[in-house]
Amino acid sequence: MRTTVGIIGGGPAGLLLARLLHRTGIDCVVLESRTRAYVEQRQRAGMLEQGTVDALRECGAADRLETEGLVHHGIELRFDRERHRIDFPVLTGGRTVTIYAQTEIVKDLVALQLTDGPPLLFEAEALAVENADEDRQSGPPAVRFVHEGREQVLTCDYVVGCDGFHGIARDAFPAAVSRTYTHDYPYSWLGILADVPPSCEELIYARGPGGFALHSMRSTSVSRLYLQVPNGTDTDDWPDDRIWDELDARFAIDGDWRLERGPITAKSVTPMRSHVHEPMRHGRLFLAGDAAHIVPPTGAKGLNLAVSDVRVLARGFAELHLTGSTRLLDAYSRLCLDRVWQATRFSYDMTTMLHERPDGDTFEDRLQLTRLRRITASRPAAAELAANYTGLPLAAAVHAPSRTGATDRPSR
Ligand code: RFL
Ligand code: PHB
Repeated sequence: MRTTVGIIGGGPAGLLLARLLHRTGIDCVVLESRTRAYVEQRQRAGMLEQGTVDALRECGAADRLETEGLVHHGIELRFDRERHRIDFPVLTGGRTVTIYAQTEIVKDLVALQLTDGPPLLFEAEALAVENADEDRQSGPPAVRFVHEGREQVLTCDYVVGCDGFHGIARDAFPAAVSRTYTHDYPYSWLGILADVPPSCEELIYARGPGGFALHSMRSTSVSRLYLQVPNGTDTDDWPDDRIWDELDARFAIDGDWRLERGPITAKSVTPMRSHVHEPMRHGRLFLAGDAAHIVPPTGAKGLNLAVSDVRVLARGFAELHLTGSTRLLDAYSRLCLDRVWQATRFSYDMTTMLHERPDGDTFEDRLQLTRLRRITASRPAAAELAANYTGLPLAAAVHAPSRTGATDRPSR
């Protein structure tokens, strides 16, 4: 098999990149190790920045999102038994976010790709990326993969690893040119899906007795809720009543509000971790999305970062295709990492401000409340949260040809 861009991974990053390339007339092949049903049902993100919605619209994948997505104009912060609204349009000059599940984005992109798109192979597991070095002495870049019980080779001009945190593309970066930065947080999230209308119109981020809780939603009839739990928690220790009681306690306020209960249809535990791999390009191999970086979900940034990576990459490939210039592809890693580190910082700030520390440090505890009070008392502090939550703009260099000829210098 031969193609221009070989994409490993059929999650949101890989599928969206394929769609954007297809629309510019660049051929590609997507290899996905799991089945279609598996990737379409994996419960994950729900909050989309405006830029993510725009990218889906740009490639014709937003029809259902336009009708079923819920546009939100703010979030609520809860602490000290009080509620405080952060109004996005007022604080950001009109920005909003959209609630639309990642499962639905994946379904929409898979359906488009299978009817009118480049090849998407399910149950095609990539084993290794070969010849990614720019000198290409040993031949063109290639992905070795297994499909229908046979080992095969996909030869490409470029390879993009969109294969998530546990993928194999990162392994092809020589240790001498790579650096990873990681941080493990001392708590996890227990997430549930429940067949009950949300008890709120906007997302609630709460810091209550026992720690953090988040009330999100999937639709007007399905709620998505999360609870801070200790690392290593087993969902078997959390029967439904215990979960609802704990949520009730953490969301409690002085005033009128009630958490509606309903049948829980899914439960899972997610550890909180930050990870950044630098650089995001080596020779003819690029990393995008969770393959290059992950953040704890408190800032709702993971999927949005994956989408902004592939927007930059797709524009870089389009520029190469149309003008022969590698200017944007050469700047890819630097442009994305600027944004990745901003999101990593924001996610860290949100996470450490809202979660109870397991060591019971009372000094830290007071500082957390002080940070929350500052955000709710100061317009500039609230505006800073709103600007980050709704999404920082893509670097100007992505939109306009550079006069200085930006190049990529791996940051070490
Ligand atoms: P994915 O989604 O992990 O997809 C990677 C794909 O690659 C495949 N793969 C391979 N294919 C072929 N060969 C191999 N060797 C392969 N190895 C792996 C995998 O099967 C998979 O299909 O990465 P991608 O595309 O970069 O997308 C990233 C997002 O999924 C992730 O960042 C978000 O879900 C994070 N996230 C959130 N992000 C947001 O922007 N807003 C949110 O509200 C939000 N909430 C969340 C989240 C993540 C969560 N969890 C479970 C980690 C809430 C949670 C609880
Ligand atoms: C979700 O709806 O799953 C969600 C929303 C916001 C977050 C994290 C997860 O910060």
